[in-house]
Parts: sequence; structure tokens; C-alpha cells
Amino acid sequence: MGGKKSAGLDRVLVLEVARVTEAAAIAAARLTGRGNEKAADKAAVDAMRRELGKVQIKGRVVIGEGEMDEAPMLYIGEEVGTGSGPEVDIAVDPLEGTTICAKSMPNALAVLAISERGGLLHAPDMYMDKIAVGPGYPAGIVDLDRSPAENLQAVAKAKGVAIGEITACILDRPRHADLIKAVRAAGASIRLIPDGDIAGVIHVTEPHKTGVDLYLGTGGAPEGVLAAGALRCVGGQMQGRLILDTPEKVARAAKMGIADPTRVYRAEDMARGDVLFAATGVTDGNMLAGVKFGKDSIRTHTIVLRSSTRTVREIKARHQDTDKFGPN
Ligand code: VTB
Repeated sequence: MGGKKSAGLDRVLVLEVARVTEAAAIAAARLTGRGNEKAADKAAVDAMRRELGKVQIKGRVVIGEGEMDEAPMLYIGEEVGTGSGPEVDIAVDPLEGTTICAKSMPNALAVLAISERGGLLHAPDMYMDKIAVGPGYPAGIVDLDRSPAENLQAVAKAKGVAIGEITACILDRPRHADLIKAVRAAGASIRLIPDGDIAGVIHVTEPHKTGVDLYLGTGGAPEGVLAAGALRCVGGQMQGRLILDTPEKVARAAKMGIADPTRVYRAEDMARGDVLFAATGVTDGNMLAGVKFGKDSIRTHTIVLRSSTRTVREIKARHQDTDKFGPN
């Protein structure tokens, strides 16, 4: 593959990553609304693995389906790609929102991020406290160590609206009861989501489409790294801090290279150097349409982001050679 190392990732990869998330989304979409999370997830994993195998990279999975002994495919440390291209690190979530997909609810995605080797935080599969806003705000506008009211106030002021016109996206979980109370007490609106906090975070990048101004709360740390990859590419801001509330978790994180258990990671700490991010809609969402099966074609809607140029590409594809995606 061409391109000097200093130029970052080869731009040809922009289309390649879209093919990978398209294939995963189509496979999962065939199982949308069947009430079978496991089958949908497996289909997405298989398709993503198959498609990644065709990409000319020497890829290493750093965020995947689990440790080697618990995931047969796309496990952490697995080598993917043809093995003949540039050395890259890969974070995958072949089906983000398995329950959403199983119930045919909005915003299930197939997601992938690629960085230069060493660019993505090796996040353990634990909770991470997250806060995120989209582009256009002054640096440091939100901070995990400030109260929800202070953060909401700051965002409202910078946006030039009253706090009552600000919407925060939060995962609907009992553990967020206090957070939800505090946000409502401050006067802001909350978009509660059942699952899928990568989509939740990404929604802050286009508030005019999604109506979401900031993301708050705890969710999976691997999902945090993928979302950070997306925000790096569009210039949003994010902070994440692992919730290491037991000695066992501190030890597990240390094993993955996390020396300071209290560290706050910014988007640029979780996804460094040149990063590509791709997401294809599985079910319809606020930003991406879900997969649509027609008589002779399949339609997909994908967003591909690149950090070095900050280009946002939306790829609407009509796949007419439907056989290549396997049987129905
Ligand atoms: C989030 C979300 C996922 O898990 O990370 C969330 O992005 C957090 O975990 O889609 P809990 O479900 O334990 O709250 C999912 O909802 C499911 O993996």
C-alpha cells in the first residue's frame, strides 16, 4: 500500500471500512425484530470478520468481542486483514445495540474504528463515566468533575440558549437515577435511551438533526473508545473515566496497561493519531437510516469519518449484487 507513515492511514481505507460495516449491518438487519440478540450479534460478527479479511491491512483487534478464550471471532489480539498492508489497530462493535436490533427499535449500528498502530486505548470491558459535546464549543466546556448543572449551564451559555432548551442523552438505567434527577432539576430535557451509547454520543455531533446537545452517564468502556474515535474525527469533546471500584477491576485494568485508575481520558487520549470511524445503520435512527431490503437490492446508509481531514462522508449505497451478502 502506498503512502508514507507520517501521512497517516491510507485514504483508500475510507471506502474499505464502509464495506466492512455495511456487511455487518446487513447481516444483523436480516435478524432485526426476531427477539434473538445472540443470533443477530453472531451474524454481524461473522460478516464483519469475513469482510475485514479482505482489507489490505495488517490489523490487530484491540477492542473486540472479548478476550481470546471467550470470543471465537474478533477477539482482542486477533490478527485481521490480508496481512499485507499497513499495521493498524482496530476497534469493533459489529452490532451496537443487540437488544435494540432484536426488538427493532431505533439506532442499532454496526461500528468500526481504525487507527495507526498504538492509537486506540485498550479499554477493559467495564463501565466508564462519560461526558461528550459536539464541535463548535470552547475547549474544556464540559468536565466530569463538575456537577451536571454546571455542565448544562456552560453548554447552554455557549450555545446561546436557555438551559431549558438543552437536551442531554442518558442511558435509561437505575444507576442513573441521581444523574437524571440532577439534570431535570437543572431544567434540561433528557433523551433516555434503552441501549446503544455509541449512537448516543455520536448524536451530539449533529444536534440540529438529533436534538441532543450533550451525552452524560456511565456505559461500556469499549463503547467509549469507539465513540471517542468518532468525536476525534469531527472535533467534538469527550471525557471518560473508568469506574474501577474494586481491587479486582483495578488489577484487570492494570493488566491492560492502565496505570492510573483515576485518569480522565479525553477523546484524543482514547483515539490518537489518524483515525477512521465508520458506522452503518442497522435499524432506523436519528442520523442513519437502517438497512432496507428490496426485491432486487439492499440499501444501506453509512457515515465514515476521518480525523486527519475531518471529512464527514455519508454513503448511501444500493447493493444490487445481493448474493454477496449471503442467503436470507
Ligand atoms: C452501553 C451501550 C450498549 O451496554 O455501553 C451499555 O452502548 C452499558 O451497559 O449498547 P449496561 O447495559 O450494563 O448498562 C449496552 O446497552 C449493551 O451492550
